[in-house]
Amino acid sequence: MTLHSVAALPFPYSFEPEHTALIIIDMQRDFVEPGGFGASLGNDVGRLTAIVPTVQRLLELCRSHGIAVIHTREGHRADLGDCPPAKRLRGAPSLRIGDTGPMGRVLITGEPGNDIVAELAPRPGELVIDKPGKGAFYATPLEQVLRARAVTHLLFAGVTTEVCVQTTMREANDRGYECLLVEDATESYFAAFKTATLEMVRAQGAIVGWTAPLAAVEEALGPVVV
Ligand code: TIU
Repeated sequence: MTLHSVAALPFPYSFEPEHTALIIIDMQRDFVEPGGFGASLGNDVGRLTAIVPTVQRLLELCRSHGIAVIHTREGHRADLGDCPPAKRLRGAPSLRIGDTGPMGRVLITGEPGNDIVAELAPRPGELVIDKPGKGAFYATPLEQVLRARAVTHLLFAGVTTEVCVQTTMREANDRGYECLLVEDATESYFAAFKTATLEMVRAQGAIVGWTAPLAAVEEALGPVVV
């Protein structure tokens, strides 16, 4: 067992790779590419596309150090049986969940838009959690899987910072996990919301968890092992 220490805020974050998982939240075409759910809500997806190379570096680093990798996808059943009307009917999006757009039916499991972007495609053996909500613990087996693998520490990346990433971090924090959000491997459609989320996560002595740039995680783990 090797304990690694990351130069994080508000103070150093220590973890053992054997008891740590990387959770990559919702790096799906539906959020990152034009024509998907994120764009249908009126968002400019360019800010999210820009982090794909950084998330890829983090993914390769974790894979090479034997850290378990878990991918999540937000999506609903084709019959919308797990999509509350409150979620589908809210606001006036250009396409609603279940409508057909350029990448298939919006936010429906199995449709092209629901796929994780090619650069971050899961490898065999990596867990993929399909989730109907913003948080990855709600209505999924995530907690059971983490307990079975004796995971105590979670590294977070993905989109969007203040919606699915923050919700999942808060769910994890309440379940006793030590959580680190990798600052440049997460993004929001709104720059100010990302900044605020990073600040509120680490405020009050890491009330939700820690934050650190990818470079600090790379420094803690050492180079990618090939
Ligand atoms: N709209 C938005 O910012 N996010 C979502 O709807 N889902 C996720 O964050 N994955």
